[in-house]
Amino acid sequence: VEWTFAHEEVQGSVQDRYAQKFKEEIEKLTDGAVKINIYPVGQLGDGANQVELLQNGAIQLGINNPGSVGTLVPETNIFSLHFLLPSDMDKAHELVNNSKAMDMLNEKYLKSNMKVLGWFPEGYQMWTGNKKITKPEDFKGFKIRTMASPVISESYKAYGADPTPIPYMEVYSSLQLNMIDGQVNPIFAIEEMKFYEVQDYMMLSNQAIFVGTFVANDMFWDSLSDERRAQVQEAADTATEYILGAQKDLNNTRLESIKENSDMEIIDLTAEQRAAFEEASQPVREFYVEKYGEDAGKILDQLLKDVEAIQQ
Ligand code: 6CS
Repeated sequence: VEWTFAHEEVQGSVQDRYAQKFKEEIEKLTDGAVKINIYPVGQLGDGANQVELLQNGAIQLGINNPGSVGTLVPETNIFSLHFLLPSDMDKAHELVNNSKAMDMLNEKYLKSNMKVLGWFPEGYQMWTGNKKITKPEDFKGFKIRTMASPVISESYKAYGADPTPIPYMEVYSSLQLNMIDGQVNPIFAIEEMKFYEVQDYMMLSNQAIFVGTFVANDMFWDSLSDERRAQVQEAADTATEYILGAQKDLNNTRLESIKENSDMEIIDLTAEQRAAFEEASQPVREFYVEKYGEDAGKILDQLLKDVEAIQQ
């Protein structure tokens, strides 16, 4: 059998490497009885189109992220809150796999026809801009491109910015034409999308971690034999474990490559500067709970508890 696996990024990205690893593993575990066809962003539309195809079963497997699923699974907007996950990447990786909050969240995905097979941090989110951003006031009137999720918008409004949703593949040209002042993404993406060519500054802001979600269509999942399901989960677990080191390497080497190949200035925010953003971001947690209700509140409480436990 052949299964279609779509993701939201270009070839060589973190999601692509995850998909390639999964393909390698599942084809090995099933002795070639299963073949995986991988479609990077653009070939089956963008992130939002791809999620629709997955929900209605037109494709079997996909990687999406809370930014593109936030209007369908409101509770997943939790990952768009700033200064929430531990700043230690290994701990963040462990949390998104093992926190009890994730069991609750995975149930919400299932209600939207997505069986979650794995969660993985892809890297720290960084701001790039045509001006320096070192304090919330610098965001005043700043048009920042974000994914189209309510909590992401609210987070940038809390800093005084003007968040503007634009599809991923149109960000480069929008920056080039000065239709927006900046954008936010992990370093590996800023490199492969060449945003450094059309931005003057990159702030190592670390306000959030970009999280990817590997999902299967639920009906497809239910149709598999127990043996096949175990193999799929095993291959997913292998890919999830592999991607932690792979994404760290990719983000590191691409930071070096940006330093070598561009004159974009890189600004590391100080602890004080970061603290001012952290403070300004706090009311968005209330927004999240008020907007999405009781279960969202429970998921947030549980995650905060587990964050605290893992920090000790
Ligand atoms: O900013 C975006 O829209 C995209 N960024 C990444 C790193 N992955 C997929 C997402 O659609």
